[in-house]
Amino acid sequence: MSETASLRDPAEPATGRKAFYITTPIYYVTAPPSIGNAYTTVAADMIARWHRQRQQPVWFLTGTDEHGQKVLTAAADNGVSPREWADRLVETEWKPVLGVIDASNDDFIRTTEPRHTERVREFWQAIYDAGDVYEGTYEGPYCIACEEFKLPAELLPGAGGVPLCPIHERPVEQLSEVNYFFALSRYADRLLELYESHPTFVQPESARNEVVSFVRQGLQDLSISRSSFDWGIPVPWDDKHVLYVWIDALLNYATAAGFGTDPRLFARTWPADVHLVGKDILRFHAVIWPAMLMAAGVDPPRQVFAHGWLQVGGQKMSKAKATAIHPSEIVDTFGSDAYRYYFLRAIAFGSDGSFSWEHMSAVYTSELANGLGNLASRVTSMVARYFSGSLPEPGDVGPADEALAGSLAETVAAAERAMDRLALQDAVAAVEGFVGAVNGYVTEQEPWKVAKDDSPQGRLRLATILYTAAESLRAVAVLHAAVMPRASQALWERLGAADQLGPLSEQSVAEAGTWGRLAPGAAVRKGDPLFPRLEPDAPA
Ligand code: ME8
Repeated sequence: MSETASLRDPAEPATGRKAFYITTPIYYVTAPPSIGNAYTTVAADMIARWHRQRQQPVWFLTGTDEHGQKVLTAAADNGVSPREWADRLVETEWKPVLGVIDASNDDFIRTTEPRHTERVREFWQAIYDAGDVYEGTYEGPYCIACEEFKLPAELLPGAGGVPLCPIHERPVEQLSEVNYFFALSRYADRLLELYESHPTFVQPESARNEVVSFVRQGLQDLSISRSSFDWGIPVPWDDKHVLYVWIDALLNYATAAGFGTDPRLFARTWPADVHLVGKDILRFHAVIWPAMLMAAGVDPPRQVFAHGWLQVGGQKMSKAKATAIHPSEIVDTFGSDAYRYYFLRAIAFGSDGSFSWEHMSAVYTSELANGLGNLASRVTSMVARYFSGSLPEPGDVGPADEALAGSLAETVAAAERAMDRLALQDAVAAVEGFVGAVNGYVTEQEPWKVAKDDSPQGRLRLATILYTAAESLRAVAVLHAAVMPRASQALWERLGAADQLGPLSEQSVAEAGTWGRLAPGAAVRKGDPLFPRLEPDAPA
């Protein structure tokens, strides 16, 4: 049993190695997934896979957010109950999309599951009992699309004086309800201490600065219940109210990790190492969530990382503006590996970035079809042709061969450093730079010309070049496995590495940089192109 699979085994001690625990937001089941939601999941998946490739135990969670007014409205618009609507979308859309993008999540939580709802009620009852909840009246603006109480000062002016939500640019509702409030304002100082003592708690720096200055202005208490509809978890001490959807949803990160149900799993996972979120939901995660945990005496997560917005046509993609693209639309043309590669490579993680079909096609063609794909095909076919598919023993190495081995060691170090600060694009770029160096090496060494020299020296030089290139590709398969699991697996098999070194998943990142792991004699074969050239009528 793998170390991760054993995390749920009751026979396992709670004292084993703590897993690297990473989460995505749980997505609203209002509509099918978009490439915006999939962006966070792909990024989290790369990080999860990278840590597994470091041979660390990993726990990777995603799921769906199913309560609240927004889901209730979507269900009503479709003429079904919210429960039916959530079931339908989860089964036909939200779970299947994980297969489409090759997400390797260990768990999927739905906020309507009893393992969640029961723990949420206990959690809030305890905070209520401790005196951090009181009854009051909420009067003010509310954005249903954000499911967020807004401050009048942050709204945009709309036509006819109707204030608009600054994120959705849609009219806000004016609420006036008797609600329960969580005394969030009491936690401002402790939150500021947390940001001070754990400078990487909120990342990147721009997100951290925003959160710190927001909390420094002082916090208002938070309305935590709604009484004008009933699609939610009933407030444990007053069933005329349901809990506000966000304070139910945030708890998924703990309830799914065994909080209150599976102490072993919780001990092995909590605190979460990274909550990945879009910057639209940063404050919920970096302010409200740690304050909730402080109130309950539970450790806060280690980091909240807010990435930027994916834009289409220069604007944040939005379902309302019909600019939302389903991941399958892109995967059907380019495949899941190229999909993942593009979003991780082309957008600086933490900044806004644009998707366009033209750019996607250009990156695919230059870096995957003509880059890695062509290199793999050249090297494997030359080993097949000149050495009958058996990796030759290299002769004496020269400066060009040594330079490549040195560059590999630097690539691994650079990728590791980039991953530690979640600069995902830098990690991918480091590996892509190495692929470029290997391609350049093969082009300069011209093995097809050396092959014409039948002398023993000529054969030995050809063997050295092809060994060097194949050994470089062995490392690329390991280093790209977190980004392009399918192509990496195919490459691993074609190099004969699986027979010699065991499964790709068991290769550690650190060892990937050690030169000479692939032994002469490996059975190399050329397969189908890793990245077929695009059909002329592909979207461009
Ligand atoms: O906010 N660019 O769910 P949600 C980048 N249920 N990321 C995007 C994006 C875009 N254009 N569009 C969506 C919710 N995302 C809550 C979360 S967590 C306890 C509850 C991603 O369905 C990004 O991660 O509106 C964003 O934060 C999330 O989807 C919002 O998903």
